[in-house]
Amino acid sequence: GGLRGATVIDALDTLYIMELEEEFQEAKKWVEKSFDLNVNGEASLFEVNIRYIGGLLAAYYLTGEEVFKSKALELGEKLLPAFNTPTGIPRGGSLLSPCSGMSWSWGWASAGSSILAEFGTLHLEFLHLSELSGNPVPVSLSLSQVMNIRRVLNRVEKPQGLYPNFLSPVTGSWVQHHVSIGGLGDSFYEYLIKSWLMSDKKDSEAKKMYDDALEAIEKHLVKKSAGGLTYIAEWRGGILDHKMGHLACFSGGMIALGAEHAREDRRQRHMELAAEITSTCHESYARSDTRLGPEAFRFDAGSEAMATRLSERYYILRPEVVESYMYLWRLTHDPKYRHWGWEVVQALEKHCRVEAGFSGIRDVYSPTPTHDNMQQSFFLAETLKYLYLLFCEDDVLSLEDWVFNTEAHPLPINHTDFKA
Ligand code: DMJ
Repeated sequence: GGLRGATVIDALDTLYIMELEEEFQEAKKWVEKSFDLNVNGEASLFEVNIRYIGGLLAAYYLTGEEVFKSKALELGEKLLPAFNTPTGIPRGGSLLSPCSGMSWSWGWASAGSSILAEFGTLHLEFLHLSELSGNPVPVSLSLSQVMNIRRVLNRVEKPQGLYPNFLSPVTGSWVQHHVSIGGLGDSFYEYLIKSWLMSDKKDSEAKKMYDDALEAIEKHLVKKSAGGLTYIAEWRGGILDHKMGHLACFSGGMIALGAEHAREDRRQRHMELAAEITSTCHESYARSDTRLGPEAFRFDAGSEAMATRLSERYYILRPEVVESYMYLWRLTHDPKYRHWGWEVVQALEKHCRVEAGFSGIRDVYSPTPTHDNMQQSFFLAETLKYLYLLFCEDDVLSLEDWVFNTEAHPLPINHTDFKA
């Protein structure tokens, strides 16, 4: 996808935890010798943060190898120009040119608006960068920029408590009222609850924002289909779109993780909600010929948990459904999550494995789907890692000690005795 070395860096921690020593050493050598930040070309702030910085940080924390830490810190500094907007919120699709230190934006990405999931998915990595830099300038400067983003979001008025996906980086107000827990919104919510967990439950501002957002989502977006399937709809200026994107399926895992630490009166309700959403996402897989789920599925015109548009029938090796299976398994130990995970393993083997790796498919409803000739870097970073963790003992990257960033890169929870 134009991001040089993304697959190598995204896969570092997966190789390490799977004990693929030879491949890990090869990848490490590539980072040392060939990952040249000055020729890396153009990449968006979001992509650099979750893939490169997240991947390098996780590799550093797992192995203690200094090279990963220094590359992550170097990249952190290079991201600073993206925050130079009137509100301090980066523009959507912000591009970074490592050579000139300039930042600008692709017009098509969001017509000059900032995207919630992009500017809201920086906190976990920058907290660690700032701690590791041990130097208040300049990386910790960017942490204060990231905290400023949260302040702007906290202050701005939210329609019915919901966060729309597009914000003006100039005025700091919403550009249009499209709310989605899937694409464009997703990881913003995820980073609120994970910021709180990563701070060893000290970041109470993040927890409150998460609780309030989830309450609004429950009240306005959570629906039940005629056939009894629970789903999270999208919201366009007050009108519900009864569609759930594959991306939104991460929310089963997120809500379960939050439920684990929720107040008594919410714990059971949220755990049930998480299990129901995960089951709906499983249905979207079970109702296809390939047993893999479509990019989006709908609950209208007599359709339930199935894509109704040709353009939504593809599967690009996405992780969100197995991500939720992993969290639900670890938090409930209900064996159905391992059964469902195994169905995915078999379907990937049958329909996506090709000579050189794994490929996305164009139509999950075709018994003999054609390939899209692309292995996304998140397949190694997320899909395979979550499947592996689903079948491991719980103490491999325990949820007590690690939070996974939105690209499944594990970052340590800041227990006071962590270093010990
Ligand atoms: C990943 O790159 C990240 O999880 C992102 O936040 C949204 N989902 C994709 C993979 O589907």
